[in-house]
Amino acid sequence: MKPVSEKQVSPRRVILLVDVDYFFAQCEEARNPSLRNKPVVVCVYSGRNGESGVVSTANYEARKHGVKSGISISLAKKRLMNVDAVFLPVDHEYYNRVSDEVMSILKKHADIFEQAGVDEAYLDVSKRVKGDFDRAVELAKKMKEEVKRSMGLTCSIGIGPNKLVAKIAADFQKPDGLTVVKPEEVQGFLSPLPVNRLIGVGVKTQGLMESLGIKTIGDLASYDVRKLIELFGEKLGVYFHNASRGIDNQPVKERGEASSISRISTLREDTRNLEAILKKTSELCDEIHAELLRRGLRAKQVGIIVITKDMAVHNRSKTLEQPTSDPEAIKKNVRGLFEKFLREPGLEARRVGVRVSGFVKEEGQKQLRAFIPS
Ligand code: TTP
Ligand code: MG
Repeated sequence: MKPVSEKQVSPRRVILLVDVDYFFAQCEEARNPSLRNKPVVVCVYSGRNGESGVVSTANYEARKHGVKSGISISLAKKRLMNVDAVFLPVDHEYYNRVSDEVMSILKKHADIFEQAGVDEAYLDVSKRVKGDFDRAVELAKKMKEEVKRSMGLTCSIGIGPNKLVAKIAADFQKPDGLTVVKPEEVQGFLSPLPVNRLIGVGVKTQGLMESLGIKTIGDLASYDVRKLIELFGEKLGVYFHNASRGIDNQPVKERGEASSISRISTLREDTRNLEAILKKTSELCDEIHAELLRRGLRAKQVGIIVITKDMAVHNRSKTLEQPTSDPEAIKKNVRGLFEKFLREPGLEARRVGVRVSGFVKEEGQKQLRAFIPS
């Protein structure tokens, strides 16, 4: 008999959900620290007059006054009437760039990575922590520190044996939370929570469940599954039954190929010294090279990203004659772009990054791979 290889023994699942706290408002605080400690309200103005529109999100200072996503701007203004509050319009371009950076930090720590929204992602870390929840806690702390250090943002992380539990755990303690729910703790954790914590239980369903005496997830777990099917249909009834017991087998799934790969890092000090910058970007180029190899891609465009002290983001890029995955070719182009960039006076880099895009498949490698048993 063949010996059982390590590969065949899969560790128990350990899933993380990372969600950035009050994301749009925290992005605003990150680029303008004088906003911290004040209520900050990020608004989608409808343009008709200064007051019409809705609140996109608000920081926790504003939430103390009852201001939250979805309420009207005029109501938010009323609630913050006697307070020194700041109202800002949404700046999606900026939030998307911050999101890309946060995601690239998180991704490094996952076996399987799934971005689930602009500020949240699921990470399957089962293999790297060998199914050990204590190790996962250490990993989560490290990730929180890294996001804080390089982006100035706090996030909340939930750890559980599946996506459903991880998601509820992440919401359990916010902001800057870390909640771990081990497999044996799942039922005890879920039972006292209100049913609307489960995805799919909206206001209407919650009302209906309440009329049946189901208030908590625990109530739902002990409710007869046949009755749930009668009331909600086969699919939803079974889902509610399983979800209330913390059962969820959905895999963490990588989303389709990203259209670019980027790596960004903070310099030791703000600088315009070319060699100091290239020393840092050289490491980033090596990481990008590894990622290109992993995905079997070559890139046609090479770009640099420079974030200056005021958090302004500068991008420069170049199209190559031949697509490449060669680290030396990437480094050479990065050097050229920085030489040119630094001719512009006055700009001091705080963070620097490298981005490659315009991918083509590495055909040779793909064919070769087909012969290597996986
Ligand atoms: P969420 O993660 O739901 O909310 P949040 O990050 O603002 O707050 P927290 O996680 O601390 O509870 O949403 C992420 C971003 O999506 C949010 O910052 C703004 C945007 N958003 C809206 O524009 N409208 C909405 O109704 C919601 C819920 C979010
Ligand atoms: Mg969030």
